[in-house]
Amino acid sequence: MTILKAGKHAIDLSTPRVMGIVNVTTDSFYDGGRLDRDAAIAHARRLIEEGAAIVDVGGESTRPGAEPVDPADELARLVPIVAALAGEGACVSVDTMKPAVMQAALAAGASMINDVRALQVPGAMDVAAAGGAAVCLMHMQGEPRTMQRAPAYGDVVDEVSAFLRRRALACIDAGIAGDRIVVDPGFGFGKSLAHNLDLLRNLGEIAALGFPVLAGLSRKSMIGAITGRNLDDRLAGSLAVALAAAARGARLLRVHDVRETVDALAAWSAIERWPGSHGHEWTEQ
Ligand code: 7PJ
Repeated sequence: MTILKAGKHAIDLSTPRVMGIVNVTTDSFYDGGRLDRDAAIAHARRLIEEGAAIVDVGGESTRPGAEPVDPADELARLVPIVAALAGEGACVSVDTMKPAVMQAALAAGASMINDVRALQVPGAMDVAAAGGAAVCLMHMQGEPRTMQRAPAYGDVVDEVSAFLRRRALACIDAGIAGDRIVVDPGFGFGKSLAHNLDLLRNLGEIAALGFPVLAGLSRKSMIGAITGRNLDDRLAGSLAVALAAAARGARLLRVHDVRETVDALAAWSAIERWPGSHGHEWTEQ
């Protein structure tokens, strides 16, 4: 049994679970423009109802070419939303690389820090270690503004895996318990289509590190490259890669389309090994 500890939550990852994306940004690549506090809270509530085990709230877009957001603005955007959702008992993750934002979010009740820089910004590791939160360590090559210009690796799987192992060990050294650590190869973050596919094909090697693997593939440009579809038309492709990732050991899928992904995982899980993916029994018809 794989249990992820996140603040006061214990999330059963024996079957793959879903992390729902809540963007509170002007310029996220898919569903940005939801700066309104009440709309963001309502959206998060809906994702939880649809079966998200965690909601991941982000106030700064990290899509290729995105401009940075001032920490004070990011904090002001996120804190009331985190406080409202955590107050209702939700497991809230905050998608940020900034220690000041992490600290404020943890104080407001966040249970997880999702950091695309894997806690490498000075101060981030200490803030995360003090809060009792879970951490998601993601691999990125380069900087969001320029990372897709010319991504290059010797062996992408070995390099990403070695990086995640190093960062997970650094967390353990800093006092973060192993059962609070999640690793993520960072699809699309300084990776060509071939790199993304190589990582997905060999996700088992990342899972072999011994930490739950999170895969963020939802509606990303690799789905567009494969299917030729625009953002609004990438649901089917996203479900296919989510299942492929689950089949190779991913335990958390970070997605926009929670209801559809939960159903797809439930159907796949039933065949694979498990009676349903989020706790309800199924009966013979
Ligand atoms: C990811 C993320 C991802 C983790 C974003 C998007 C772009 N965090 N934040 N993994 N992607 N851990 O929403 O597709 O893949 S921002």
